Amino acid sequence: MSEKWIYKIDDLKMDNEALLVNETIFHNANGYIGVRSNFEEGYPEGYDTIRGSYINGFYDITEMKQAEKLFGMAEEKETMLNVADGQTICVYLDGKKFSMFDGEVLSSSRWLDMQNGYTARKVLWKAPNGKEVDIEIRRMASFSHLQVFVIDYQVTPVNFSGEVIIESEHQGNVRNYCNPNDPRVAGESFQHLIPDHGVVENGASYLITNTVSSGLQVCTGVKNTISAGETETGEIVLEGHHAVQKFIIQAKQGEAVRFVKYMVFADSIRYQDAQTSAKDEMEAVSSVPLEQLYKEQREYLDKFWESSALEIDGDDALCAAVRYNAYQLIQSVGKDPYCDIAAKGLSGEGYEGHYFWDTEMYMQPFFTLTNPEVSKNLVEYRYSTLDKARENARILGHKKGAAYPWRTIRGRECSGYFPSGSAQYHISGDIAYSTVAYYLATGDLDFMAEKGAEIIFETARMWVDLGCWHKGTFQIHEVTGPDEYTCLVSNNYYTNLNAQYNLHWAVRLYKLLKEAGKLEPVAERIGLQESEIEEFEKAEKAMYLPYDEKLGINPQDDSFLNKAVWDFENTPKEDYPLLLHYHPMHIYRYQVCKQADTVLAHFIFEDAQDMETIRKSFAYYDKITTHDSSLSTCIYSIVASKLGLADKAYEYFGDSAKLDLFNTHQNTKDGIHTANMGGNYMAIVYGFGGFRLKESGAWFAPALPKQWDAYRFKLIYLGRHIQVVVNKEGTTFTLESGEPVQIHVYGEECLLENSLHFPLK
Ligand code: IFM
Repeated sequence: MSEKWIYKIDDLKMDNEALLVNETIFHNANGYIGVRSNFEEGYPEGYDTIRGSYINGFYDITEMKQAEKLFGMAEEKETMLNVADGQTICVYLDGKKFSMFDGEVLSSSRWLDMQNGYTARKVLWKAPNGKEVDIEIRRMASFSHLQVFVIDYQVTPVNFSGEVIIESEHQGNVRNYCNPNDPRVAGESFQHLIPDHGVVENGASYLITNTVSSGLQVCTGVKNTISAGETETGEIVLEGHHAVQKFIIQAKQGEAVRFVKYMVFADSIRYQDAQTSAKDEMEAVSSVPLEQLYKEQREYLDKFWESSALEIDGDDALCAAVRYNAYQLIQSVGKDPYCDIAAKGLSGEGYEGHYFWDTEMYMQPFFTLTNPEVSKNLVEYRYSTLDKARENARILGHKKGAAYPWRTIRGRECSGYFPSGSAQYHISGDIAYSTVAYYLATGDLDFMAEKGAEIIFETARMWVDLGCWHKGTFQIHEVTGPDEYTCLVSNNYYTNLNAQYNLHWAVRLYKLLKEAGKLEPVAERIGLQESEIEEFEKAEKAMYLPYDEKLGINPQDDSFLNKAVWDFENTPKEDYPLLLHYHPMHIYRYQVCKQADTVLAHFIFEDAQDMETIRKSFAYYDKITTHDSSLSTCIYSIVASKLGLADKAYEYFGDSAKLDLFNTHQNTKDGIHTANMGGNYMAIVYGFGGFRLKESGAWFAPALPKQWDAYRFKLIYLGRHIQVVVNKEGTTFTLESGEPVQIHVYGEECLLENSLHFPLK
């Protein structure tokens, strides 16, 4: 790690594990496309590599084998596709191919520049015949031209003048990665894309492929350009679904040969004619100087960092890690309503490109507070799949409402294992929760009338249908909460609160929209009756929330505390994560949590309990949580902050900040952990900053970790741009733009006009 905008590694390790992890860490994405950071020249035989380029939301449908055909079980799933490989560029000196595994690597480094938006690799290489070249490769997924990926490849002869050959390939015959032994990636390899045809036009190759089952098409285009004195440019040779072009250059000692490879992607979900779109985009980008694309990239990121600045003084390495996490969020988030944020972003094939609750509860808060338009788009995406959620609810046996699928791309349920999949009903409440959060942060009632409220009414209907009345309380049975080591239970505390909040907001929005004269269209569209609102209110008020008098804590569910506690003392270190070493049913029989569940409820729905209960609950669950899920430590950090457990909060925060950069979960090769990255942002803003967004307004209770000199963040609240600086003297809130606004600081309501200062508490 070096300066604050750069994440850099020197003296690259060539062991297979490090290579795979770096393919992920240095991937390039822009929310539409993602390209793993594979070596252009490839790897020697026997090396495992995940060579992939992906389009957010572009999928095929594949069979999900269910050994026992129980009614309603998903028998098909959507899977994100590796669409084509345009990364290959090979450099030859006297017939000898440049390779990091051959000749001598005199120096090497890789870095990500988060201000300028590109990754780079620099190598000083000595060929076996003694010729030396300096190679610097920059790669960028453009934020201003979402369809475009560029490789800017420069070769400089160091100690000779003479022939350098460059060969560039465009490969359409690609497959997805698979690992039959890991439930977190696809189990089998399957050819999802069938070559349709290829064309060469205006110095570019275009490969058009069709998916096997989803009826979609993708066109990728590649155009190579070179700036060097004397060059013999070969024709593009297109054979089958593979194109290659060769350049013979008479290079001069000390003079860089600059080879620029443009790759464009167009899919038939977004573009009526994928081929025409790819060609148009190729013409548009390759006809302007590359410097223009770099400039636009910088402008985009300047704006992004301006609104989402997150800085820490006193720990540069941690500051860079936190910035890295925020950068991955903007790389991963979909920028149109056809997609969302996959659990691995666009960096790898883990979880097959599926979208989970990770978006709403871990990543969307970052966008809601710093980039509300992006947050709105995420709600739009869920709205676009609302019909599918209605269908899913019927499959699950609900007469009314919508139940969002646990994991999906276009809206169908893609979870094959329902106990820790479809049974996680809380995802519907999570989507309602983040829709409300968007409203609370923006006050955008029009959008709620148009789309948001429909999500909230339909999910509320589902809760009423799912729950049942027992001795005057409203209860929810046979669901799984966030903790995937405890499945199919009654009255999961988090789920019940989350349903209650959903019901509360259905009632609230009904009234708000009615008062504003905006209710009719949505009520008519879904046939919403006043009597249903009464039902929502009744269920909300009577929601059963488990509480254990003896321990003074909220049990995770009705039976949780009756189980034996997992034998942590005799569980060897190598048995973690437990899910890879123990049968699920064995795990389910014990008190052991994979991730924050009740503790998450104490953060999200903190007003449901007093501090004493939260303190006891935290202490209890802290001892029995393995954090085998990457969605856990960030939440423990936030609740530890709330409880004033500064050291614990900092320790958990550190674990979350470094998760991918240090590969602490051992599976970063399959992609980044985007939810953890969003959670890491929350651990600062909601944890140390004590921020909460509630119906009653914006609340802050900042603390300064003793390891830091200061930290700063910005947020947009009801259209106001607010900067928060916390240092040893206290906290300063500055209204950077917009009308004065009420905020709450340490429980006190105050008007932020210009700036406000509070000593630390
Ligand atoms: O959504 C999560 C879940 O909470 C834990 N298992 C992994 C999923 C995807 O990140």
